[in-house]
Amino acid sequence: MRIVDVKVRVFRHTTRRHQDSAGHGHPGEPHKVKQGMLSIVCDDGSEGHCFGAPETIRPHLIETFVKKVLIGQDPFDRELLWQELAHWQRGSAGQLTDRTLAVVDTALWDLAGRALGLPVHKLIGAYRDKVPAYGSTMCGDELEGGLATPEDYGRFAEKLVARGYKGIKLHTWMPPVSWSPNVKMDLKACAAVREAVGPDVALMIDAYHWYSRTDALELGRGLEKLDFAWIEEPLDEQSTSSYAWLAANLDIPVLGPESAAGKHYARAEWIKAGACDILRTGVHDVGGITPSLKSIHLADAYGMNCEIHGNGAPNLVLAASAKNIRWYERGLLHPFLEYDDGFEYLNSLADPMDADGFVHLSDKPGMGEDINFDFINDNLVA
Ligand code: LLH
Ligand code: MG
Repeated sequence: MRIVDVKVRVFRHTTRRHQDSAGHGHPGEPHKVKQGMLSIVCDDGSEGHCFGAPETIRPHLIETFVKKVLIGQDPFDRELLWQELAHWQRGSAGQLTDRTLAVVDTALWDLAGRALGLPVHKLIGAYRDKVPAYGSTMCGDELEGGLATPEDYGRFAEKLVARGYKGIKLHTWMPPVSWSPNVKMDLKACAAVREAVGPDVALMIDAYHWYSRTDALELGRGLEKLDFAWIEEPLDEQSTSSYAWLAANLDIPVLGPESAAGKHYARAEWIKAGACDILRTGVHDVGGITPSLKSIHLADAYGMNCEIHGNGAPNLVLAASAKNIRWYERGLLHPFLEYDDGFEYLNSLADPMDADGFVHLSDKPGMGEDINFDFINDNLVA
């Protein structure tokens, strides 16, 4: 089997999610946004697909780098193809990013699963078929009745527990919220949520990502009193030393890195530096399923858990793939949005959750997404 084409479709769909001036998602009126889908096509008609932001799979990148590496190759040589793309990154002068690698690598896994008639978590070698989800809130806002006050977080947490979630992660207030960031308000929101849900629900925080060391320490010490399960990205992740300092000074587990560059190589350095207690990876953060698996197994070798960043089928597949992963991140959630409504371009939810808070893996071949090709083809951007 040989790869004969790499195609990109860009289409419009309707969403109620809007991005603020710093890139954080919030609810709003329905509007149209663009989405991309990359498809890898083989000479026997096999195809694999992955969704991605249109800019990460724009024609220049596909023609200049991706096709040069993929066309004529065996799609089952994922490691070779990933290494070739990763080496092209240097010569691309920064144009070819880990985001593009992630979409290509995930489409190759999807293709392999579809060609073999296997869900990708079974192809990897699954550890589980259902994963407990934590409800991951949107960042705080200034919307009345939204996520504007600690009490709003408390009320929303009660609803999430009633829906079945056994864990909740707060994204608290970040600029452009007028008065943020503010450690004391973060702690008030966390206290309100603990008060609302009681001692048995796992709670985590992902606060402002650029606190100073002393602010992050104050936040962490407050969270220890509230029995939080981890503190995530309170500092700029480019400073591994700052995370090592924080982890040495706190009892609460420090989780990371999520957004730091460097794929699994950077994660090895974080472990060596003692900069985290729980490792982090995500399909779109490190360049795909292939380097995420390396990160997860690296953590396993050091007796550490590795939690997966972000929702969607590829991250769910990862969450089912190893013992040292505790959760699937389901969200981002907000009182004004119904997450279970899903997306127009999928015929069914990629991450259906039962009343006990477990998200079930699909038994469909490939990544498990039930793609609505008719919707995509009817809504193509010229
Ligand atoms: O800052 C944000 O908007 C969130 O932190 C977002 O990036 C979210 O995806 C995340 O970090 N989840 O863990
Ligand atoms: Mg995060």
